[in-house]
Amino acid sequence: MPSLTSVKAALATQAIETPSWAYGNSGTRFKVFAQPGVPRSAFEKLDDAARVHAHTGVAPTVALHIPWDKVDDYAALAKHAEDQGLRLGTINSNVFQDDDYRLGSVCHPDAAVRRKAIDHLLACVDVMDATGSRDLKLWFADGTNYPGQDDIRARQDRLAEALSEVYTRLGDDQRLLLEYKFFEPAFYTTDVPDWGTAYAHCLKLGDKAKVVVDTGHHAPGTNIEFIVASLLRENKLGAFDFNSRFYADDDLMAGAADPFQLFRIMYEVVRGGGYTPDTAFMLDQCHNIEAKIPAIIRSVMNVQEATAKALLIDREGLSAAQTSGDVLAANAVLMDAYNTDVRPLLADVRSERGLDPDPISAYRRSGWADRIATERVGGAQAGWGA
Ligand code: AOS
Ligand code: ZN
Ligand code: ZN
Repeated sequence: MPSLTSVKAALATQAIETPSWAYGNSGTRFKVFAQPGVPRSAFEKLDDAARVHAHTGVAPTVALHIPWDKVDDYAALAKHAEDQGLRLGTINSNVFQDDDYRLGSVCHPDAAVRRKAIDHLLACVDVMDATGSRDLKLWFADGTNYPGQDDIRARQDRLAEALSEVYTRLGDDQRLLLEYKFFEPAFYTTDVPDWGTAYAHCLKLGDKAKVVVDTGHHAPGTNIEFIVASLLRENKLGAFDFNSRFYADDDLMAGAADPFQLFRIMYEVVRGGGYTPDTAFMLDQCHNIEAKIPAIIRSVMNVQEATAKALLIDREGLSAAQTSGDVLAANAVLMDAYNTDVRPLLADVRSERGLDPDPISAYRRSGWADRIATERVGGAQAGWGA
């Protein structure tokens, strides 16, 4: 059995990155329900993120999205983060919201549109230089809706060309994270639809290119933990976008729909040596109807619980059962860990770090929700509706 001290130490050093867009208003294409007190600027998003970190102790970085979080002075934004014990994290690019991108961005048939998209990605690397961010996350809405609409292979060539130009621009300590998604907004082909395509491009680019696994980006029934294990074997897992889904890319709270899947994923992370700062554990979700800050705290706690259970697995017992071919015993080892109530353990980890053992009620008692509802009028829309 793993020692409790080592499990606690591993949990105390966990780092989960929260997305700036989760703090703003969001919705579906049917309706955005505005909430009182939502941030009006990137600075205020950081103020909210600081509350999540203050209560959980494990959310020290915030992912930004350009242009939704565009500011004149990124050094000032980084300083604002630092003043509250935060750091700016992954830079998310956006080559999907302009009219020019009707037929795609870096895969667009027109070289002028591709140039515009690549220039935006290069500008995002400039932002990384200013914020001190390590990672550039690329997700492309590129694809086609109808058979014959465009040349699928030519689009892959255009993609490779764009990625290579951006990759060349990266500094020594910067990374390119390529995110795949099987459909949406394109419905016939997507240019980076799966981990195989992302992996093939990253392999060609080099060591600084890694794959992002967004848990909501697979066909129903896909074994995501197998993908995680495979990418870790190849040293190509760069990051997670955690969220939950019941149907498609639902972007619900991480660990809400299928905590068992999150546990299985975290087990492969731990098993495969991926529980290190080299893997960015990010949330990518939206809170359309629930209160945002406590929902993010809940998601962070759900990831912590899945991680605690994965760390508690009796690896030696599991290995012995696997080697002897004892199918039921092996499965029982995993289920024993999964069925452990790790909430008291995590409460201890928090108390030992001087935090309230119950982050959600600590947040509720803090009065922050009332304060921002009074002080902030005319909150910003996150810009993301799906
Ligand atoms: C899109 O479906 C994605 O999950 C992306 O990670 C996206 O870039 C992010 O939600 C915000 O831009
Ligand atoms: Zn994502
Ligand atoms: Zn998504």
